[in-house]
Amino acid sequence: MKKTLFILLLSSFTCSFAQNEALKPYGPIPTANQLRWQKMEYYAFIHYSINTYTDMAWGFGNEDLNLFNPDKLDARQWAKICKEAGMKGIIFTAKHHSGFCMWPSKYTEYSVKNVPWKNGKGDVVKEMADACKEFGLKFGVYLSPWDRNHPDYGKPEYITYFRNQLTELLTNYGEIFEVWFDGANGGNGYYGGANETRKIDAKTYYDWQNTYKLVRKLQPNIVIWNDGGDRADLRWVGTEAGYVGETNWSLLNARGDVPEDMLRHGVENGNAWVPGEVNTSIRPEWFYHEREDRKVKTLPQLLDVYYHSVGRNGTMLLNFPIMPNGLIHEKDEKAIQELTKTLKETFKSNLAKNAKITASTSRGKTAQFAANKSIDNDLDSYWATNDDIKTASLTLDFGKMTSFNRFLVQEPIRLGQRVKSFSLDALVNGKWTEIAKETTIGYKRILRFPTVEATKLRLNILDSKSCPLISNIEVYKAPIVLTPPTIIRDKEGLVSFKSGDKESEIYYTLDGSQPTSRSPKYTTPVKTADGKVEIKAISYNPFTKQSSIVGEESFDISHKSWKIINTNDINANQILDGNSTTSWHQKNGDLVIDLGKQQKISGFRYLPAQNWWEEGSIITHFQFSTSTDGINWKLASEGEFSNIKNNPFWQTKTFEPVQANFIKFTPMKTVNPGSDFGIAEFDLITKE
Ligand code: FUL
Repeated sequence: MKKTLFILLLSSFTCSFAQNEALKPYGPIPTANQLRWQKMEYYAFIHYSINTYTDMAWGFGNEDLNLFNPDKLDARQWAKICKEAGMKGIIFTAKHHSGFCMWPSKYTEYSVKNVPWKNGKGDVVKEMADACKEFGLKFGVYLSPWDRNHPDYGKPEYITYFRNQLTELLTNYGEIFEVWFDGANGGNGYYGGANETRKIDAKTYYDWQNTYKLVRKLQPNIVIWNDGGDRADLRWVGTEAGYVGETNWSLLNARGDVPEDMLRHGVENGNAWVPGEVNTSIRPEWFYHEREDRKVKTLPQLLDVYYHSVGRNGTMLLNFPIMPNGLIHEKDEKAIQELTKTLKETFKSNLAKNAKITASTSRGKTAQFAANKSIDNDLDSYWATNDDIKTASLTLDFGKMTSFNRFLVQEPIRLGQRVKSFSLDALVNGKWTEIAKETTIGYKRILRFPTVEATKLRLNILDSKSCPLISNIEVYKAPIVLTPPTIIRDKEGLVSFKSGDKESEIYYTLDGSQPTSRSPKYTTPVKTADGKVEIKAISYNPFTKQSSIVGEESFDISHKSWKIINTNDINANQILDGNSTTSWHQKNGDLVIDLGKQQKISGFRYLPAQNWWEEGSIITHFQFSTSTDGINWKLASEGEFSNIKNNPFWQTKTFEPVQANFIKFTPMKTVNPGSDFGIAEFDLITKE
């Protein structure tokens, strides 16, 4: 009797002792601040400053203070939109490159204290900080190191000024979760009236180490973002397009240059923990420009940003520009609402929750590291293997046929990022089939794949730096996103369709009739007649039998027989490829096209180059001539594309029909005088 009791006591003692086994971290690990930040996953940027009123990407530093007088400024609207989108915080441009301060800084006159808004008594930083507090959001500040207004920029005195401002921001506005030091540094500017170019050495000028000390002293819980100078807590991912690499290590080397490839993927054996933050704007540019009202990211684009940031071991920092009236545009609000709705539906019901899970091997004999720790809804507990193991698997048994198309997996990164490669198999009709083969996991990895119907799902860790640890697995069936397909006709007359969700089917018609699921189904590019064609298409969900609204496009005669004859530049054909994201630029000269046969022409259409950095190349004035022999030309139309700068989309000009074998489009002026001419697409309007 006594002996049994003793054994019982002993075994419960060894059990509880074993349960407390603390695994050793492997390699660099996050600080408590980095860990807290990583868990935020998804938060906002807000760009608003004096250059909002001059339609500029970067203020020069001499913008008139009288311009700042919004009549509807409402930081609560910004915070409400972000909160409802499920975001966890907002980083606000307290000072952008123009040097204009959105708070009444004691150290400069170039601030809200000298503007008409609220008679100089306003403080946008405070309104933002208060709104974040009210809506339960964390607050961060963007303080541009480059200051195109300050007379001392480039001299040692400016560093004191910069630190004084930093002290104001990090002292007077409550807890700050992140500070952003942008990498654009030095160049031309106003500089207190000097109007000159000032160059600085970004590596030495700012004496970052001492600035970091000040920041951490004032805000012990902060994370520092810096892509220009010394390495800080977070890294830029090398692009503002909204993605980080599929392979994404949260590591870099503490010293040495960081080329783009390292920013994109991290460094597998790096000696410092520097995770990536994916920053992008909901529109092409960071500040508000009316001309971009039609360029707000679509739902499929926003979903891509989410899966390519949060889904790839990064965080998502999405920017909203503020309009001159002081509000976020309703199109941006609608776009983020659609994203929120889709993400909510996607991650509503975790199919791993009720599955049975087993491991090929687990650490020790206790429950502490058992397979089910990866589905227990507790990020602190995890499945682990013995130290010498680098390859192992976890199998989820759903107990019945289950369909899914998303897989989410997490490592407990407080013990280091370990997994180097993994794959996913599904048991389909009694056979294991590989559905994905990937590299890193990190804090969170989400995979998207076509819907699979299976009874079991197996995660294979194929290689790991040290014994693999998995803290969480989730499985979902995301609804298919139904957006109208985009329709493109290339130079050869082949039509292709693209839907917002690879899983949806596409049905189309070529005669202008309404497409249904009984219309032809799109598989490969479709040959169309050389003449005019009206195409309609829907995206279709074969499971729910729902369709998107109809996408439609009308094309004039095909470009098959057309030849651009006054250039050898092969890029010229991009203006006839139906793809609006590619463009052709030329310094001078006309666009001359041999149409291959005579056509009756009654107009033309011009689409300017679409990227914001190509804006200067938009053609504002033109001449259009025709010819039957390519020698003698007759002017058919000339003039201006009114408002094209603000509305850089298809421009149509019509005229009395003329017979022509050749056409000549002569650009006369561009938005930026002297800039080259940019054309994304060019087309003709013909009469039968
Ligand atoms: C860039 C800046 O130059 C842009 O204006 C913007 O603030 C973006 C977030 O960072 O480098």
